[in-house]
Amino acid sequence: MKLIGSLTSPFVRKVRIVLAEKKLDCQFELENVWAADTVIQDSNPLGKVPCLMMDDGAALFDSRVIVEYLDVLTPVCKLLPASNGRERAEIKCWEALADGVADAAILVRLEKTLRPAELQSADWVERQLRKVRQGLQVMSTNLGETAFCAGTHYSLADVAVGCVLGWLDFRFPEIDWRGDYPNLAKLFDKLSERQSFKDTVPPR
Ligand code: GSF
Repeated sequence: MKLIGSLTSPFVRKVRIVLAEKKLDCQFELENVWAADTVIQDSNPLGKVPCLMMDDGAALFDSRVIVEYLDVLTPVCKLLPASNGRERAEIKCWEALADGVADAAILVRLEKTLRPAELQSADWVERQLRKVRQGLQVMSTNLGETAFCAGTHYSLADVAVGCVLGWLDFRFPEIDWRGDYPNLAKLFDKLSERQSFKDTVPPR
């Protein structure tokens, strides 16, 4: 397998953490999807990373599909329950929430970095930031004072939440999620002690 990605994407980091937790070997190929000469479309028609290239040449995307596939490849560190019931749905909903916060924040960043100032929409930015704020609030409320996001064990929910919180630190240092939500800060600090998180911190 070969993972095509970047060192800064929270979605790529989620896949890299799952690969590490499950002790899966995988090539890692850096691709700048914003470069004029990017070839990402040859693998992912959506033009996005992460994209997992299988040994037979097939491509898997997006990050949720990739991590769900990886989780069944080894019995090491199961991050999703095998049963297709409520528990699994809740973990995947946590992932959807975390990824959705990242999606909204990325839209803000793209609005501010790719569009000329006179074309930027303040209403659009505020609409996206509201999703970020609401998403963080719900993460904090749903986490409460429990050790992990879903149930009593480390799961894909924690991986996804950890990736978006780390990415906000990296790209939106002005969002004080630690001050607003000490329980999220406590979870993040615990997750950051894991080797899989240490090895995938976005480069400053
Ligand atoms: C989102 C991937 C994504 O937006 C997933 O894999 O979960 N739902 C997908 N990737 C960004 C890079 S980053 O900001 O994370 C990407 O490839 N953007 C390029 C583009 O053309 O939007």
